[in-house]
Amino acid sequence: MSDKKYLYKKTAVLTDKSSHYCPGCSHGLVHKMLAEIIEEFGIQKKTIFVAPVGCAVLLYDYIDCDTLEAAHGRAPASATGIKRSNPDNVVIAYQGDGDLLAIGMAETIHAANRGENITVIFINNAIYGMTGGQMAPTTLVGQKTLTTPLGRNPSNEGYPIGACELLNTLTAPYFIERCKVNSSKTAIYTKKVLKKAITNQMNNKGYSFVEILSNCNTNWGMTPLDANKWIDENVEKIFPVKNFRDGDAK
Ligand SMILES: Cc1ncc(C[n+]2csc(CCOP(=O)(O)OP(=O)(O)O)c2C)c(N)n1
Repeated sequence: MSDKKYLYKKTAVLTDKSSHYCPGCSHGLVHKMLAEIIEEFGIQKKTIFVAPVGCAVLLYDYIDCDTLEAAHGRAPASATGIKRSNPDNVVIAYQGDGDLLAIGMAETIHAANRGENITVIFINNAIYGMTGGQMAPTTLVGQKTLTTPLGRNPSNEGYPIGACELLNTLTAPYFIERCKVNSSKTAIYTKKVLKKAITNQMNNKGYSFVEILSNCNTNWGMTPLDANKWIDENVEKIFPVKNFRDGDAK
C-alpha cells in the first residue's frame, strides 16, 4: 500500500496506480464510483469487467477485479459469452461512444435485443478521446472535432445518435437510464443508478444500460469547469438526462 493521502474514501477495489486520465476527466470518477459499489456489495471476487478500446482501455489497472480486454466495440459480445458461461458472476461492460456506437453498434443492439443479463456502462463524451479527438456518433451538430474542423454538418456526417432512445425501441432491455457526473449532486445520483443497474443483474432481471454524459476537456479544448458547464448547456439539450425504462416500475 502506498502512503498517499487520499482526498476521497479509499476502497480496496481501487488500486494505488496513478491515473493516466486527464485531470477532470469523468472516467476516473466513474471508476471510483464503481469500485465503491463493488466494495459495498462485497462482489469484488465475482465481478468481471469487459474493458473497451478507448481511454478506458486500462480500466484493469485501476479496478482490482478480473477484466477481459475486448476487441474494439465487441464488449457486449464478450460480456455475453462470459455471463452465459459464468451466470453467478457480475459482468460489466464499460465502453466509450466510439466503441459502443460506431464500431460496436451491432454488438450493442443485439446484446440489448437478446436481453442479456449484463450491465453496460456507456461513457458518452461526444468524441473519440484516446485517438485525439475525432468525431464520434454522439458528436453534437456544429461541434468542432479533428475530423469536423468546421463543426459537425448533418448533411455530410449525419446527426448525433441517442443510444438510450435507440435501445428503448427494443422489447428486451430491463433498465435504461441516462445520467451525468458534472457536479457532486449529479454524481451522487449517478452512483445510485449504477447500483441499481448492478443490482438488476444480481437479481437476474436482464439487460441494464447506463449512459453517463461525460467530459473530454482535452479534446474539447476547455477547462474541466467549462466542459462540465458545456454538458449542461449543450450536450444535455440533445441527450436529455432521464430514466427511459425501469422494469421494476412495471
Ligand atoms: C479496429 C480498430 N479501429 C480503430 C482503432 C483506433 N481506436 C482506438 S481508441 C478509438 C476511439 C475510442 O473512442 P471512444 O470509444 O469514444 O472512447 P474514449 O477514448 O473517448 O473514452 C479508436 C478509433 C482500434 N484500436 N481498433
